[in-house]
Amino acid sequence: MTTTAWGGQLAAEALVREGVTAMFGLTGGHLQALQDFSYRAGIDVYQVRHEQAGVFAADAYARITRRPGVCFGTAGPGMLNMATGIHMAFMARSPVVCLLGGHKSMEADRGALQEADPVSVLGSITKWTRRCHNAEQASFYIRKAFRDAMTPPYGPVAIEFPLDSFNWEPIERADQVAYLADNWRASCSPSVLPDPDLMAQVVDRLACAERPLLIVGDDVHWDDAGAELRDVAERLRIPVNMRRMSRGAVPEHLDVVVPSAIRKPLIRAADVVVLLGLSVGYFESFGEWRTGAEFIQVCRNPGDVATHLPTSVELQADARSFLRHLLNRGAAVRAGAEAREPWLHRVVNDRKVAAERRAVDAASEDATRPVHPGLIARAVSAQLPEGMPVVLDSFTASAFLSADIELTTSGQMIDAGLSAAVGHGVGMGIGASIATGNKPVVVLMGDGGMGIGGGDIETAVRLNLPVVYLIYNDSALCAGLEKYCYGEGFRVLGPKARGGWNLTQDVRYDLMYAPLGCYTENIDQPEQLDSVLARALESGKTSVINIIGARDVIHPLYDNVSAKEMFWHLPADEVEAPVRNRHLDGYYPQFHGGSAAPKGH
Ligand SMILES: Cc1ncc(C[n+]2csc(CCOP(=O)(O)OP(=O)(O)O)c2C)c(N)n1
Ligand SMILES: [Mg+2]
Repeated sequence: MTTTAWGGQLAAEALVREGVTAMFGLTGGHLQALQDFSYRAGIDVYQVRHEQAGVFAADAYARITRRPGVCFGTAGPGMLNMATGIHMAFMARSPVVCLLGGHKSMEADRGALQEADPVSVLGSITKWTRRCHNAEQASFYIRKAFRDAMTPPYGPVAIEFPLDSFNWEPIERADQVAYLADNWRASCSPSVLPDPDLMAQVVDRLACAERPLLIVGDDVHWDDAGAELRDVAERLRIPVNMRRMSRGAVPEHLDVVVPSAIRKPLIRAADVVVLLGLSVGYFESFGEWRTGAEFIQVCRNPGDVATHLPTSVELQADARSFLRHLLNRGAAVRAGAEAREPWLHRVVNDRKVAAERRAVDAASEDATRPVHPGLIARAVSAQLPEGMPVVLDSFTASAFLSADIELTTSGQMIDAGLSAAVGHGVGMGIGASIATGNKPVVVLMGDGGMGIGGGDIETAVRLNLPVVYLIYNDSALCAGLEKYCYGEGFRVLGPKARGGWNLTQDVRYDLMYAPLGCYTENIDQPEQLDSVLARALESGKTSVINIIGARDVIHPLYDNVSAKEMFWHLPADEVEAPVRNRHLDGYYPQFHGGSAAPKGH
């Protein structure tokens, strides 16, 4: 090895030392050195068609491998195209390392090419963003990025490398600062063992709980604590509700699992609720559960403690250590199991009632033409090979699939999380497939998401990835809203509505992608869904299955309070019946304490 090296070379070598074998992005001159040396260092550099797909791929890769995913983009427009993906990783707390090209330092503020300031653009959606001016700092920043991305709460970090100053000329390797190459490696996210006294208090509380409920979040996935969680649930007889990435840590068909459909009444009825590794937010109704239960909160990151909940024990621990300690001291908790049997029976019964309710809806979905998203959800749930990753994109159809699917491993279901963007599915499917060794992945897309991210199906084809893209094609950005609120042709919006946010009717995405070499089908009848996954998987190819969807289905979100602000500005006598009835029922104002104006305004 020569004593000198280019900045891009040192950065690529540092990536290799961090164990990086794959990175996703779109080329550009400002990032040429780092990109070229990454190829030469033996990293699989995957070129995508839109930088956001590179970030989505790195995010999915991180969620599956539990290691930072790496993405890259050039200066200015490249970095800006990455922003939506970076935001998703930030909201989902996914450890993603973003490598950015940068305009020349010497040209700053003089009309430089592709000049932009990632530090301010990405400042609020990364843990940190830095400009690395000197080759001497390359290895230091790369190592710091990997450590900090994996320091709880996990999340994306970004480093910009200015074209000139960073890669001006080779430097002496010995001149690198704050960096030791190989002789010391600290582990990211080391175990955090629970305090024994606090642990004893947890055991005491659980031992006498008659209606305990364990609600677990992402830490269970990141800490790979599925086996321990299942042991706790089954051996200590404590029902468990799994949120977000932890879903599937305990196989969801088991009786001890509390699915979302029955979660709220059980929280209300519980006497002790243990929150483990959960960040409480929008998806948890901000913890406003109206329960008399006492809470125990356990998390790796003390900042995740929900301070507004009545909490008897607050404990810092990683998920796996906590569960192991609970099992080791579980004799007392197990001793109380008999008193908890009626509670467990209730869980089983509530699951049964929810399934019966679902069967009633299913019957009407079966009768719907073209294809109802609930039917797609049931078909995918029934046909998905065990443990295969599934990515959710279509806004409307994903709600049905998320509710219906029974997962068997944590991290198996990958979605937009709190970012709630659409268009991520194509890139995430690519990252998920590569993370599993080019294995098959199923992605549920909407036609809207295809418009945003569909260009990267070419990437999946070019990389020969057996990703199955199922497109719920309702010819609209949420077709159901037309009938639910606006009326035929979006009448309420007046003559300029021009079809509102309907798209070209029944676009044949299958025909669009067939010339690339995809396996394709066009489905407009429910029975054509039979064995569709088997056929697509059998092809071994990137598949595009165009499913002509029913156009009057609304996302279940509109049935709950979250819809309260969306339509109440429209006059009650002009909107369609579902929304009109809500106006007339006083549905909207009642969520603002009976007044027409939101509180605090
Ligand atoms: C990037 C982004 N832009 C806009 C939105 C707002 N939005 C929410 S749902 C939706 C419609 C998406 O259409 P499609 O992907 O076809 O989903 P579906 O019609 O199946 O609900 C839009 C535009 C969003 N979530 N993300
Ligand atoms: Mg759509």
